[in-house]
Amino acid sequence: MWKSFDAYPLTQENLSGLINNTIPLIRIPNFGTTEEAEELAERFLQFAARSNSVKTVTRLGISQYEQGTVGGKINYFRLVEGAWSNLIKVCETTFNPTLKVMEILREYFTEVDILTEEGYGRYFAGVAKLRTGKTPIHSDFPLLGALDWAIAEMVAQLSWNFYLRVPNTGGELRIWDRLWQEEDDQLLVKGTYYHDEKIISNIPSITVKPVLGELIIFNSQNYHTVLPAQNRIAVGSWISLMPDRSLKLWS
Ligand SMILES: O=C(O)CCC(=O)C(=O)O
Ligand SMILES: [Fe+2]
Repeated sequence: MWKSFDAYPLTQENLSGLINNTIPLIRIPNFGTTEEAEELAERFLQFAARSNSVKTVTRLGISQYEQGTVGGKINYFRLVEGAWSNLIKVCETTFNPTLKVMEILREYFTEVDILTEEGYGRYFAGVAKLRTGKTPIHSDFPLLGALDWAIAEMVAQLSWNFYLRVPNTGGELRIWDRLWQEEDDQLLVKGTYYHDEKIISNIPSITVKPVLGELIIFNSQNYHTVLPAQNRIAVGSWISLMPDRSLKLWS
């Protein structure tokens, strides 16, 4: 349970607060400049258009859920290196947000790295998403859907997002003070990763409007959504706390 419904700055104590779920989120203003965010958004879009993948949520990069849980482990790892080289190309005129997040976290944790899977190699980390419309209520803590993946060992999962385009209306991030528990999956909408809205009825929440160029970190095991928006762009990945207290990034 959160001790207050406020946003917190990045400190050692507040990172522990996210992991222990005593605070709702950390905001880091000016993680990138407005110019850098705009440039990255522009390059992501050029790339997404080239890959001909513009739909409700356009992704640049791969995710363990879509290409892995749905598509299969071999499929996911086959696509990892290509996804990294696309991300590096998109970032070459600005900076690589995944690497910058890792640099920042190294001030607080001795081991911060990209997650690897035995026998397969490293994961990808840093999916850019162009959102238009509604995002269903969900929790990102995929233990049950990933029992034979390295992520199944994690003890907590955080999410970071760097905001590259924020529409004037809508696009707020809303997080409920309720961590996913195994029995919640009775309310999972069949064949999807999201839950019936009943899961958060009477649960208090925090709503924040992301600011261009900022980084937000939250505990993604809490139910959350993005309020309807047109052309909202963010890039992010997961940060898993592993049993040896290392942090491992993956998408
Ligand atoms: O873009 C955001 O603000 C959050 C998106 C989301 O669902 C997540 O990071 O897990
Ligand atoms: Fe999410």
